[in-house]
Amino acid sequence: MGVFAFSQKINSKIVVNVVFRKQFFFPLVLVALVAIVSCGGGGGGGTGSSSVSGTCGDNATSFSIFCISPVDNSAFVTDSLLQFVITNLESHSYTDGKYSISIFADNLLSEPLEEVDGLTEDENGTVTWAPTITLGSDKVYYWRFSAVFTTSNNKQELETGSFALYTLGSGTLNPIGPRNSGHMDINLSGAFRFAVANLLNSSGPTITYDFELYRDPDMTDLVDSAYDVPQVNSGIHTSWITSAELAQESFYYWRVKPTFNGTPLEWSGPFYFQVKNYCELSGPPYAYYAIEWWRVRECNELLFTNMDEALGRPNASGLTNSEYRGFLSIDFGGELVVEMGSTVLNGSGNDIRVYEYVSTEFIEVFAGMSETGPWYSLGSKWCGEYCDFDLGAGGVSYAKYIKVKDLWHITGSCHASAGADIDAITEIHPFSSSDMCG
Ligand SMILES: [Ca+2]
Ligand SMILES: [Ca+2]
Repeated sequence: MGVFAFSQKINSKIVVNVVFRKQFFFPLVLVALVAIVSCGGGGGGGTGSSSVSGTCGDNATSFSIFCISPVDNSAFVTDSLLQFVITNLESHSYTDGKYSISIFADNLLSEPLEEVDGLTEDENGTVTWAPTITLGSDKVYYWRFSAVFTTSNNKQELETGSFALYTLGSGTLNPIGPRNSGHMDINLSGAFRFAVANLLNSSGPTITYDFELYRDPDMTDLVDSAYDVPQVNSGIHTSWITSAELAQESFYYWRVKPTFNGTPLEWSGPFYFQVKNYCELSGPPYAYYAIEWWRVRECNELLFTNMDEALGRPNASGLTNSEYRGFLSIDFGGELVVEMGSTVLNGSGNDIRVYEYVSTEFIEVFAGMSETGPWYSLGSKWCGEYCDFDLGAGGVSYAKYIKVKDLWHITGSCHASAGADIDAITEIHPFSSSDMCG
């Protein structure tokens, strides 16, 4: 992360409290500090606060103060080295500042997770500190610093407001649809949809995505692209639809690059897929790939959180929390999306069977031709051991993706098996090679 200038956008968040003697005005007192309440002549000190304005680096001026890294509202990849760097552009020529840096888990700034005192500037006026704590990913932390500058007859103290630091598990994006090595349905022609898991599920920072679609793995033959696609914060992925025509049976390659609060991260990918006619895709008659599991709330009591337990043939077992095996509890209001091994065709009567365990739960089931919809509701049911759904109820002739949504109130108690407990999702009519979409 680079050196940072206090830009105007960020200035308003930073408050510096200064205690000083009147004669200390030059050169440390800052032109941009306004509304300072100073002490009386020769008095023992005073306080004041204001926004700091200024810049640093090549544009440093007489009222520049500090450059910081990481900058406010930036992202940090948690498996890389975290280091705080503060550069004082003014005082190092004549004073010996003592700095403290604190990290907090919330913006109340009450109890620091870690802090350090007594840091001093090097010959360039730079203070560097690497904390020892490990920051969790997909969170936001806050940090600030304070400093005391002392000369023979002057003392100045300052303390900044907090700077937000977002943590990412990695900057690498997970392709939701088409999944890497997956397929795209030729029947979606004119509306091929690409989706990646959100880099960070927070509406705080501004996150956008660049998409590029190529015909070749070397990514020289561009088919279509979209830039600065805003993150969709109402779910856990962000998608883009191309109107480009894709050729049946052909392979394609795509990549995505996120930009976090104006800072571009690395490209992820390339991911590849093959265009297929989903009406002709056969495979095992059950869910065989878990696409995504979306939850309304954080329910930390959930014990059965392995999405893959909803795949394959039904196998759930056990009678108590310690014995339970073989299912996923999706929590109240939660949604699970799976890819079926075989395309499910609309036969006579019901076509999809959802196996549910533990207790009877209220669910709605949807059919889709892509991992991210559009979704066609097949209706809602109280589901005990299993419950069946008809593709015809959704007006669709086939489906490759199934979404199960828990319909119980999201205020339901958070517990070990909250929400529908999905053991398996199977097709009722076996796919035969002579079958085609109606
Ligand atoms: Ca049917
Ligand atoms: Ca299972």
